[in-house]
Amino acid sequence: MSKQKTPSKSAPRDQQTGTAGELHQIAGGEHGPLTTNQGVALSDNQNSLKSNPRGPTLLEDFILREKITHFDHERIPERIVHARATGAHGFFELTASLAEHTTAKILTEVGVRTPVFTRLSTVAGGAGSVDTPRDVRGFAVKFYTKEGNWDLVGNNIPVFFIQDAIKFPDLIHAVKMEPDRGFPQSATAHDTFWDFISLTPESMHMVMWIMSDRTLPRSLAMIEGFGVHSFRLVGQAGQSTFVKFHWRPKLGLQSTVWDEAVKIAGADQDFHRRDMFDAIAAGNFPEWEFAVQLFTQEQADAFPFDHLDATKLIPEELVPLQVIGRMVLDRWPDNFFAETEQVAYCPANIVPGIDFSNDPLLQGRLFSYLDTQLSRLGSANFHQIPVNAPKCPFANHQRDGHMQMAQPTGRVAYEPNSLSATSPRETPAQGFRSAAVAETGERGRIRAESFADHYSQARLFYLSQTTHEQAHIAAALVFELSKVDHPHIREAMTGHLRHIDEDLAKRVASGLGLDTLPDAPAAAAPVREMAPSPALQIIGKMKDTLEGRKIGILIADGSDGAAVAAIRKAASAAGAAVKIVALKVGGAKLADGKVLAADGQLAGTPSVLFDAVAVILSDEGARTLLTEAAAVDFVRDAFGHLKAIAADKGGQALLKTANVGQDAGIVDAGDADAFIAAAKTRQWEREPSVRTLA
Ligand code: HDD
Repeated sequence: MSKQKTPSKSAPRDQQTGTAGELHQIAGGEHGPLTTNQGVALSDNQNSLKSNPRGPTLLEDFILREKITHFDHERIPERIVHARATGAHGFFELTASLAEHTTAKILTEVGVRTPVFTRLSTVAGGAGSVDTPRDVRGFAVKFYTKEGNWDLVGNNIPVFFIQDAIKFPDLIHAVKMEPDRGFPQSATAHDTFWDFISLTPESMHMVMWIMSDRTLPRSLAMIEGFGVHSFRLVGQAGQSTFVKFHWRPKLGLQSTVWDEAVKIAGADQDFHRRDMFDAIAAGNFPEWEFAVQLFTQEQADAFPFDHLDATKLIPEELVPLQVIGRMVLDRWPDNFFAETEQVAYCPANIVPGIDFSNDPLLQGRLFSYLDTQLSRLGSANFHQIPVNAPKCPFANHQRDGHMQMAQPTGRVAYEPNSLSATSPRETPAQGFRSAAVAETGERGRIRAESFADHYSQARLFYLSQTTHEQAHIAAALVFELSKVDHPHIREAMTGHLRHIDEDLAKRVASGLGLDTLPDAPAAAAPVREMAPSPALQIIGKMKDTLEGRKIGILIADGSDGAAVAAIRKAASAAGAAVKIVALKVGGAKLADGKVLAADGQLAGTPSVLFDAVAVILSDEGARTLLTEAAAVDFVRDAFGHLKAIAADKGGQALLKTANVGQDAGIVDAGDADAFIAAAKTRQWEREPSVRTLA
């Protein structure tokens, strides 16, 4: 019997060969030999070694065993939270110096570009979960500064659920899939989450944020980022100033609506990852402004809340933001596992000139991250993995351990020593120093009185929203609590809402079908009125641009090519990416007989993948699509998701079949300018005509 062999047409370009601890990539072009990890070239990568052509495989086959063993160990423990993520390289550039407040070079050297690796994540779902659940987004940035790595490990929401790190395991156990049944994946809409929340009044401010559309971002390039905690900047004279860090997206803030997010999850599980991959590939690099809020101890003492409490934000109206830099993500990782998976952030990674505050949530985090990396990456040497290693020189006397990649020379591995003139020493002048802060008071497991107000900022957030956003918050609460089986949990939550806003509580009670409004629980501190902060809205922060957005044009045989071209031209000029959608990916034959290839087949390219759509159809094309559910859904969903729709006569026929009404967002396909203007926003006024919100 002849040996079955399937020669591989293209041998791996990026095959690695090992030499003395260094890994070399073989450049493209010449194919190097495929080898074992010991460097032995393989003659056959298609067949295992057998005693005869139809006989058992031999244990002696070291090539098979090595390959399968390595494969069996390819997975490492995923992150207990923030397992699902998108990461990219880029740079941070300082535009205004904070030299008055800090010695940190990253915050004082204007114009210098510092490399970064940024990882944007969901929280609750596993590594293989979808990109678009209702969830907080993690916003973690590793700055490879000249003075060591600085990790700013934040979220797209400026506050957190809990005030003390000791509650974190309970919070996460409550939100994760329920342990007896193993579902729901990546969702807060279930009993254990809302049970914990309803018994944790300090989470009410965060609840307002997560029930807002902030947790349904349109793109990762359209989220804000927050360092959450107060940190300290430490100046030349040792003086310290409190600081909160903020990221502001260049493309503005934008979210999807809930029904859209749910449908995106089916249409493209990797919606956000693909969006960033495409953006970077096209040279449309995601960019954020970096801003700080600076304040003194005296100012902090006068705030009507405690800035050390991570469930509180400092309204911009109280302490304005100063923009001091920008971050651009301009390079997709070479390898997802090596970089996005193995990157290890830690809030304890700071550099001289920056220090921690006493926020008890931050203090717990300072322990947790290093600990988790040891279990996740399996070795105390994880800092040697390229994505984690500082890009400045680093040297100490730490030695050995699993997966040690360094080969230190010499007999000295301690300090002080008199045997080596070159071994690293402490450097009092430029080395890291903690801010000199006097601490007083009694030791104990005590929650400060100043942490007692759980509702005022929740109320501030809710009352700062537009009416559309308030309706979305109410509807989200009704949706989530309707998934809760236990009536007492629904009632307890509705009771809390009464402290936030009586009208909100009534809307939610009505949406849940509660006969009477439940009593509000006793509040630990009176609810204060605060001036609304429009900076907390999403709608107010949408930018008048189509950059980073996508327009879909639905065509069929007989479509008017000139109309398609005009819309494509106007949308491209406005910065949007334009995709043609047709029944077949091969495209459609236009009225002039030319074939226009499609970017997406209709069945796999629903309108949820676009920010606005155009429907350009001949009478014949319209007739064909009237009986295609995917075409009817295409326009019905675009309408339901409050998007602009441009339609010609044939397009209008499809709209009619889909029962799509006429409003300011439905424009004539011949008026490209009107379409572009409408596409830059959502048609909020349409919403009451397409769904009942709470
Ligand atoms: Fe955390 C990961 C953000 C509270 C313990 N956290 C993690 C990541 C982000 C945050 C963005 C993912 C980093 C990455 O991309 O690899 N976490 C936050 C924020 C918090 C917060 C903004 C509150 C302000 N976290 C928090 C507490 C604890 C943890 C209180 C524990 C006491 N977080 C972890 C962790 C993770 C983590 C278990 C999982 C994977 C990892 O660290 O690297 O240690």
